[in-house]
Amino acid sequence: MKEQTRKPVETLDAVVLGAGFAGICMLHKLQNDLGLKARVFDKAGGVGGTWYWNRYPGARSDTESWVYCYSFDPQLYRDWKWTERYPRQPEILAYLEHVVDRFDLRKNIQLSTLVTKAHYNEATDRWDVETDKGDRVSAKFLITGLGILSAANKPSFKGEEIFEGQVLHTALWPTTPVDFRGKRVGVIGNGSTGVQVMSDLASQAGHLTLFQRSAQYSVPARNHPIDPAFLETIAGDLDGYFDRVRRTATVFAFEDAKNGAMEVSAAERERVYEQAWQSGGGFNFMFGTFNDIAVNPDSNATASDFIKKKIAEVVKDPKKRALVMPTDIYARRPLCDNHYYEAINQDNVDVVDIRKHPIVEFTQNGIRTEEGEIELDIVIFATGFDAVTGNFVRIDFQGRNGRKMKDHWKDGPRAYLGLSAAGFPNMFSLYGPPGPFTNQPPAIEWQCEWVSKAIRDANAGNIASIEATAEAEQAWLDECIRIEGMTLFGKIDWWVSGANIPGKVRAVSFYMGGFGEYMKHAEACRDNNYQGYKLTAAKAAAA
Ligand code: FAD
Ligand code: NA7
Repeated sequence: MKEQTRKPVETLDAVVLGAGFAGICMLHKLQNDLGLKARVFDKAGGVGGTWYWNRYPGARSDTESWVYCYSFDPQLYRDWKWTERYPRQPEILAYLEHVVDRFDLRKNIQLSTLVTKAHYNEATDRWDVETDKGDRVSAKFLITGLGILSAANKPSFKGEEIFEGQVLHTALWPTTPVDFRGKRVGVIGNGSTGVQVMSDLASQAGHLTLFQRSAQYSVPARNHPIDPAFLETIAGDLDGYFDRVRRTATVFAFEDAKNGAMEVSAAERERVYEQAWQSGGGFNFMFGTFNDIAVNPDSNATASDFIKKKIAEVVKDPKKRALVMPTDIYARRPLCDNHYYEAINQDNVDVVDIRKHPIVEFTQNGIRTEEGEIELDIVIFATGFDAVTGNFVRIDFQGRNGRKMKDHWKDGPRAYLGLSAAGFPNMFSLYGPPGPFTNQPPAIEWQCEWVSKAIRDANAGNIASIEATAEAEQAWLDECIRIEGMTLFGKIDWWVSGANIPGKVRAVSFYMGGFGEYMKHAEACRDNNYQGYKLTAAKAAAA
């Protein structure tokens, strides 16, 4: 950047990176609760984070709307009427826009601005932050809300530049509508996103081809409209309801299962699985039926056998059935869908096995796999994200002694409580790694409250810097590794371990001990004068 485009340094109390669920909530706390001077920067052209970027057909939350939201204001909860069990992207985006306007936050959100650099200045105990628009800010606190599923993963294929059709990525979707009617559409990837795209486009596209590498386990979502009276009941006891939700392992709207799958008879297992299949929801199926599906291989096999049996009942064509039948264990983020397997059944839908017959190249007219060429008008990459650390390593973060975050995290992310990396004082990462693995908004909101209290305490106590110790950081990482080792999640190659990105280091990125336990750790830290952090008092002003 040319020197003359740099703006004069502005002094703020806090800078927040990202205007999604995390950044918006944090700004509300800083601006309206603490009365501090704060600014949010986001590279996006609008607020909303995930829900600004992911506008693809079928995009929606697979968490129930009544817990996929904030709980800090009962009147907000009463006034916003979710219409469906699983809200669509436009509805979530509208909700976040509403929150921003309702709490007068827009004046402190700067959009279309990429944060490029954030260096801790040891002389001032402040962060020096720079953007691609020439902004220069000095702020005591730096808070990230960068999202763990935000940096799009777009693999490149030979010949893409000669393809004459349209290429789209689900996480970089255009703001103008795309017309799929009568078109030959190819979808690469069948994670949570690809499954949503396929389910939605099967009734729009002329012909739809799924380029599938690994078959998935998906259970029905059973979406339905919501009775406003139901939301009113929750609003009547909002704190109590959300406290109960947060004390569950995954912060969803169901209770944690109490029994292991092998503790009951085969008939009882069948009954429990069938009930969950009928009531819908992916997390519900994995965590609300039995408490050891993600832990015990035998229990896991009973759940996967049940889902496979259901897939076989729905998918009629034997060739397609074999292609979409999962072969590995049931240990990815659990999916749910709106008639995905019914969509696969349709005559205008094909599945291509690109594990067996990989994509060789794009051609002028489509995609050539080892089996031959498939002509396409539109190709959609539903290939996910450089998850968890993707946005962190794209920013030049520098802590004490010139330590780069990229180097600090070269063997995987490390940060006490997922909030604070050692050597990066006065920096907090909302839903940062290694942190909780949950339905996110209520967890994010709880962390915002925790961070806001830490900032209030630091300011009230004349503390210049609050910094996680290397010992606390290591002990936390050890605990995350210990717990993940007891689960089956580390046994699968997927974004949680970094295995979806070629060359990325495999790491433990989450605390899989459940949010209830997570809160106990974070509360104990705070109640013991921020045990695990080093607090440094501000130097006395010169006489
Ligand atoms: P994000 O919403 O990801 O926001 C991060 C922001 O940081 C982005 O706007 C980005 O532009 C900005 N940013 C990044 N780098 C920079 C930079 N250098 N400078 C400036 N700005 C920057 N979670 C659930 O719990 N339940 C669900 O059902 C669910 N469904 C999902 C469906 C999809 C399609 C996707 C992609 C994710 C889903 N998630 C779901 C996860 C979702 O990301 C979170 O629920 C939540 O929206 C995260 O909010 P956030 O504020 O932490 O991050
Ligand atoms: P996911 O779950 O990472 O899924 C990505 C999909 O793309 C998955 O099917 C991958 O196959 C496939 N993929 C990735 N790279 C390639 C290449 N190079 N070639 C072919 N296929 C590829 O991302 P989603 O967006 O669906 O979901 C991520 C989270 O966001 C989800 O949990 C929700 O919370 C929202 P693979 O399975 O690796 O064989």
